[in-house]
Amino acid sequence: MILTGRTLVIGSGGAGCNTVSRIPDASGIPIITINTGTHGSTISMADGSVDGCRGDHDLGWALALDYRDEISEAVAGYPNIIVTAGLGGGTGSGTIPIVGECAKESDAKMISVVSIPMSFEASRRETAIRQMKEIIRMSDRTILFDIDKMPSRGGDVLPISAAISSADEMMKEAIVRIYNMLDGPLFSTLSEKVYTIAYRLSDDPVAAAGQAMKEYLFDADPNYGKIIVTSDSRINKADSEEIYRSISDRTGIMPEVVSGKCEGSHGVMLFIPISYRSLLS
Ligand SMILES: Nc1nc2c(ncn2[C@@H]2O[C@H](COP(=O)(O)OP(=O)(O)OP(=O)(O)O)[C@@H](O)[C@H]2O)c(=O)[nH]1
Ligand SMILES: [Mg+2]
Repeated sequence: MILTGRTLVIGSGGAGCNTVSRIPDASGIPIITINTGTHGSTISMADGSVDGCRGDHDLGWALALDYRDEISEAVAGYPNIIVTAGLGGGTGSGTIPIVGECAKESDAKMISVVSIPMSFEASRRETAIRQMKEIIRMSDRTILFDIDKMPSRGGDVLPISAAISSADEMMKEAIVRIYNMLDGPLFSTLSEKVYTIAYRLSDDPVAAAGQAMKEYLFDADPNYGKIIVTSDSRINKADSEEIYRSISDRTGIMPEVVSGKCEGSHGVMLFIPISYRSLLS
């Protein structure tokens, strides 16, 4: 299979594969999947002999090392790699460091979009936080999504399955937006190293940005850099100024508003720069 484009999206492990499966074929985004066992992935590590790494990060890493040639061949020729996984497991978090090495060898930039497990998965969450540090270090940009901080809807705590599918949806949205922004000056727009995301869909972009802001998942701090507001549809000048004003009044942070091109309802995603140390407290 020959994939064309400047950016390759890689979904690794169960969570990563589920996230990328939400990207429509019609988007034309080149996608490959990596998993352990027989899952119909582009790269099936240890095909047929084991089913998953059962949370063993070292095993995921060792398998990815065995499949390094396949991974290296898949990333070759792409100047940008977006890799997504749920941290805390074996396959997804184990493969990212090898994807990172392969990306570096081909002078590609790597953007990692990863989730941190919920606190009921206590030992996985601890593992994930350790893995996260390595991933931040080796990635050009990291988008962290803490499933534990998934906002509740209407005051109710979200059921676990709903929190996970919302996490998939948000990570998919982040990937598509980053993919589209890579056509422009992504690295100077997302100028910080680590971001989290908040997302709202509404006919009114000002309302969507306001709601997403209220639900932002980590503390925003002016010291960490500016908040980027992206919309998949066009935002007019008056709305853009209103969004700018409401976010800067609320947070003291001057946002940058990146308008989409098409008409229609507004899915507004905020990229909020964070100190990942806030996760440790
Ligand atoms: N976004 C998302 N996260 C998930 C999903 N399933 C599990 N998770 C989260 O992702 C973490 C890693 O789980 P998996 O993706 O299943 O792990 P894996 O990378 O396949 O690793 P192994 O199964 O151990 O080989 C879990 O601890 C959950 O927090 C999913 O379908 N979507
Ligand atoms: Mg798995």
